[in-house]
Amino acid sequence: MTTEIIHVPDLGGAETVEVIELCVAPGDTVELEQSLVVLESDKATMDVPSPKAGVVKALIVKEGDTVSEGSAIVELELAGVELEIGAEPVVVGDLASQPEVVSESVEPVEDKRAPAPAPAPSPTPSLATNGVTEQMVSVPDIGTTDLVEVIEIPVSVGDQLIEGDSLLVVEGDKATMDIPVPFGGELLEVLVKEGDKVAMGDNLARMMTGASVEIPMGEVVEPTVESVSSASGLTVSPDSGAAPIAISGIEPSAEAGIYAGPASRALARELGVDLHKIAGTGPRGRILKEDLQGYVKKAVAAAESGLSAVGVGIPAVPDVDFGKFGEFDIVPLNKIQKLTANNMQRNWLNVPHVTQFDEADITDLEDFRRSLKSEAEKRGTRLTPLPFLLKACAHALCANPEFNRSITSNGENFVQKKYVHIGVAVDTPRGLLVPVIRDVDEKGLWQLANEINEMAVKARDGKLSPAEMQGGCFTISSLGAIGGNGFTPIVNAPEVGILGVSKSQIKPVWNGSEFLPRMMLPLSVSYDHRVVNGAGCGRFFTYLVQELGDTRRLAL
Ligand code: CAO
Repeated sequence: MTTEIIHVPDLGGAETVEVIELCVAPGDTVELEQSLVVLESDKATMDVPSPKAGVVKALIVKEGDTVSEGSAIVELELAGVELEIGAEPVVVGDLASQPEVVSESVEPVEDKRAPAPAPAPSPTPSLATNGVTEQMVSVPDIGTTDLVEVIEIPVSVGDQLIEGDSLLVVEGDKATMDIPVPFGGELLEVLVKEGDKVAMGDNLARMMTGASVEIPMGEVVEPTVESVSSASGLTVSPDSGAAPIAISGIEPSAEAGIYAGPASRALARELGVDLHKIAGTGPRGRILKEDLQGYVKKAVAAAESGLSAVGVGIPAVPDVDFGKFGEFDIVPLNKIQKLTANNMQRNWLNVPHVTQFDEADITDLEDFRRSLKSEAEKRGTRLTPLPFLLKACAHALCANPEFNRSITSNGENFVQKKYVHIGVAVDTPRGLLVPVIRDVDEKGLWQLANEINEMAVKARDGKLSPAEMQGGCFTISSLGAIGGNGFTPIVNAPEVGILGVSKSQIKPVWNGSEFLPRMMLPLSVSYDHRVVNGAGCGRFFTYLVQELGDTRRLAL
């Protein structure tokens, strides 16, 4: 039984049309000239009559699809026609000159309605023994006599190819063209290499064909015509011969802006990958098969690690060959660095962040802190601004409970916490750790100072238990001892707020009648805008700044 793909005929100037009616269904017997589908452009509707009688095997389009000349629409089973393959030279027609319905068949039948103007000797038989034929594959009529460049050879010698498999991709001035093999068989030799310029009729490869094609799994596949998907309207397979040519425009309508050859497009369809998400690494940003493979590998790795690097519609950052630019070493991430990278990316992608900035006047706080220095030494502890910040944050969280919430993953509920545990980011040689100080609202400055020091030592010695890093309601990230005058910390979800502390410095501050030197502490608060509004953060922040500006309030 022979199958034949029926294509959209010459549309008389219309580039794309919509399928508005399907006149047949799979299993229907159709007569010659019986309507298969009805197409509509912005100016007219037209029936597509069947060029052959037969039984509808499959509908390749559905109502509402946009198609263009050459798009496959129906797969037809022709009763009473026996399969013959690859014995004769095949003449490939020029799509541009096809006046009628275009169809493709495994049979080298002559399409009487499609005068084949272009002499494209593909394939040319050269050797035949025991039903096995060695044949040459050459460049078919590609609609231009200009030289085109071979830009991709996705096959290797020894490959078992099935009719329609991409042999190579060529690129002209305006389009990339996939040159598929016109029959199944073993690839004996590729006669060109990437970068070569070829023209219609040039030999490309030698293949060994037989009555059937053995594919690696040991399964024998009869080389019947494969439906050439044209769902995107990009891939057209002209002519009744066995050498379909897939032509892909550089800026096709359905996937505007994507620069990829038909082979990559076919692979993308097979893998269900949206080409918009791929960063092409080929010439002029062309998407190669390797780009798709890399993308899928990353997606699988990300899924396995729980990291949604490519699951959120964000194009992956392409790998770079750094060796091109100079010497480099590969330094594997340790466990903490990997965990931090995953958490940061997860939080950055999941939480809609907003950051507000303010300054606290800590002149009095610093005077008070310094006055306690010798007492701190006697107690065997250090009193930095951090315990004051912890205490002030605890007060601000109690006064502004919306900052002490989490949002449930289904977005249905807030979790309002009645405890005040605050994490402190600690920089260690092995990476960033965030121990959590419990019940900060219930503790005094000395106790907080002790606990921070203990936690920081434990963090740097790698002795923190997982439990000591869990349960935080809010986080403080202090770079004050290092420097900087502001940064935008990343919310440590499921917490909804984080305070960034920068380096304090004396600044002239206008008090209404004069400038006074004041010790100003630059602060930033990042928050999850699903849970906290800008006004809410403004209130929280103002409260916090007031607390820090008047240490007496911290005792309240
Ligand atoms: N402005 C000016 N000076 C500051 C300051 C600020 N905002 N904060 C602290 N200092 C001073 C301290 O007072 C101390 O000086 P004195 O001994 O004279 O008082 C000195 O800087 C060193 O402080 P410290 O860093 O040892 O202690 P700390 O309590 O301020 O911080 C800790 C402790 C664990 C938070 C800190 O060591 C740390 O690891 N910070 C890095 C956090 C981080 O990496 N955050 C980024 C996370 S996102 O990548």
